[in-house]
Amino acid sequence: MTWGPDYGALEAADPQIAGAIADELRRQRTNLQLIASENLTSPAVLAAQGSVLTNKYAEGYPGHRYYGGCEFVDVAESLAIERAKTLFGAEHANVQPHAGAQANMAAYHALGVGHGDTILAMSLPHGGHLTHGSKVNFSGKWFNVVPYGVRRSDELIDLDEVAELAREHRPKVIVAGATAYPRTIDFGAFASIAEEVGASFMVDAAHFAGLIAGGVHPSPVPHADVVTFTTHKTLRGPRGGTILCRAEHAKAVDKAVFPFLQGGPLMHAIAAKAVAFAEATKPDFAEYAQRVVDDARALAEALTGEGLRMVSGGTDIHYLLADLSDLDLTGAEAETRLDAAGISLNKNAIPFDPRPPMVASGIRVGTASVATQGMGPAEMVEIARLIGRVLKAADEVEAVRADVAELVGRFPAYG
Ligand code: DSN
Repeated sequence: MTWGPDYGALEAADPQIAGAIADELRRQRTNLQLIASENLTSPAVLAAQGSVLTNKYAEGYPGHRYYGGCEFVDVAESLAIERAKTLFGAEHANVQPHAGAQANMAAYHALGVGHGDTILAMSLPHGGHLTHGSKVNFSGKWFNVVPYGVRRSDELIDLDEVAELAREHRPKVIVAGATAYPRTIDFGAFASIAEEVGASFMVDAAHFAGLIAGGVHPSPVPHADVVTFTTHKTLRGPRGGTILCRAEHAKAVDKAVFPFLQGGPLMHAIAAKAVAFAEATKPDFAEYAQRVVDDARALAEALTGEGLRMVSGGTDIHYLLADLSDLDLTGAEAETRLDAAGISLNKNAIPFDPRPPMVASGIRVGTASVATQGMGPAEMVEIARLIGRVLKAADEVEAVRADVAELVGRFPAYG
């Protein structure tokens, strides 16, 4: 009997699923992965994620479970909690959220936001997340959402607008964090506004958690009541969520995750989070985080040279947002054409975008995966040229596909 993933057994039992996994591995090995929210986890993380811990029910928290036989999963969860606290300097951590959306839902609940209560958060068309108040999400359906955005002039968050809206609407919670805002956020300024109006301050750090851990991005932890994040983006762990908070919110956060929102925690995912948190404390992770932001800056500069306009003029983090208007292409057209050339990224709305989100005028381009593969600023110049060739001439797709394979072949994912 094997203890871990046995792909031979999977192939024999279910060739269709084995085939889909093999095809996806091949895609990850041969394409350029530039989706800002994706990364390539280590074999150690994959091993924990694919382990027998998936078999164990463990409702509750370490030392206080509703099931017997939890002594070993307690070790895994306690390590994950302590490592998360140490990594981010937090007073309390809850590592059970299945995903970022659950982490945010639990955070709102823990901070006392109920039906009809007001939250102030970044609008989706300006870079906010679905769970920050989109009309199609629980947050937009249940809460009274007051959105803030970026200035038209420089495409930066308008903190004067945030303060005015906070004074006028007196939100219960102010949310900072985004999925398509390529600049650092002034967490101290947000915290002051929240304090002035008596709001709680919550930061959704999903995108830049790994950059915080690697010491190349300001930390919101000293400023915020609650910080949520996903573990699979720049942090390079398994798919999942985590909540950090001040000690005063610890009980409310834990109760909000279980039993309010979730049942049994995914113990295999929690073990894999613990592995990722430990990896992120190592010096080579700090080097990695620095490479991620260096790459993003180099890519932004080189793409500007290819005729793409950088929203906000550039980037401070792991992705850039490019406006394609000058190339007379939509984001959807660019995504499709680049995909055909083996370059995976996503179309993205830009601030004040006249097009609907499924068409969009921009693309979001991230460096977390290519930096994991070891690519540096020199390769970003190559990537920008490849993107430029495809966007300027549809008949270049086949030739670029071959050049993508050559570039990726020099930096193989998973050996
Ligand atoms: N969907 C993720 C992203 O791509 O940014 C956020 O949850």
